[in-house]
Amino acid sequence: MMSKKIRIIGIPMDLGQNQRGVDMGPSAIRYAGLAPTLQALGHETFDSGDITIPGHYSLKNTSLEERLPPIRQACQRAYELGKTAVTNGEIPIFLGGDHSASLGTVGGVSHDSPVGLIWVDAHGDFNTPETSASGNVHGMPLAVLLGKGAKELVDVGRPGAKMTPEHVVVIGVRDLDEKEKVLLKNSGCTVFTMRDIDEFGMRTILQNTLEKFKDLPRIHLSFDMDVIDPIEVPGVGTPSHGGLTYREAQLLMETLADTNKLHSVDVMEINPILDISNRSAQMAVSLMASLFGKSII
Ligand code: Z70
Ligand code: MN
Ligand code: MN
Ligand code: MN
Repeated sequence: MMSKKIRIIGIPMDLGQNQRGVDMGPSAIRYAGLAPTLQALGHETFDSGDITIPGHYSLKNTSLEERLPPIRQACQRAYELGKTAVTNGEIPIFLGGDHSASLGTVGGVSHDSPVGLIWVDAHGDFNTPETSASGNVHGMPLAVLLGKGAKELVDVGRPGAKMTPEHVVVIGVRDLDEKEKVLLKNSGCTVFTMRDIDEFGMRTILQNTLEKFKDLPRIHLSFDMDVIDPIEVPGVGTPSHGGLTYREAQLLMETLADTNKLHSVDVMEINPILDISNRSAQMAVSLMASLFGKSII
């Protein structure tokens, strides 16, 4: 495996939802040994520290309207750091924080070239302010990337949609709101639900995904840790039963590592307050090891 320059960027975003603690995700993943693990695989790591989230301690449980400007500002910063990293030939690992930040990260890493986006999540994150029952922006970032929703979020980084639906594959979804289901179904994105994974297996789903992206030179993985079953990953804000096993998630990482197309990655939604002895963050580090070339033998 070729040595890579890996840029670690913490995004302690917690304004996209109402529970406390997801802002501690970046620290938890660092303390679980992310950088030394990647270095032991022969990579160079650079840590940019954490993005500042404006209003982080004061804006909880306020209206969507009040939270949009600070979320926009943090996503704009994530966009710029992602853009800089890929321009410098680095592979950014964005550490969340809630998933709303990915509306910035994905835009930034695709600033000069289309990317294949693999969105791995128990949820669709396809709500708009009109369809959302919760008003939580972490339930909206994929729709935003496709140009739907609040204009101030859609226009982060550069105006308009950052992704076309042919370049988006969603894997692991099992928990959709009723109106969100209609939007996602009609979006043109390829969606592999948990039922699909049970029927066809992770291997086949990944083969289909890679076939779909065969003409794209780069892949961005946006990995919401809540896709894994809460029995194995308890430290997430919105646990959803019937999720991926640790083994299925590892196979996903190993398969992506083999393509050598992985260009950037988000590791999102770890909430240490809800975790057991940092187990979920350790799981995240173990998955990143596989994504960056660790093999069993
Ligand atoms: C629900 C909503 C969500 C992540 C939960 C949940 C969304 N559909 N996203 N956890 N990452 O509030 O819109
Ligand atoms: Mn998500
Ligand atoms: Mn989720
Ligand atoms: Mn294309």
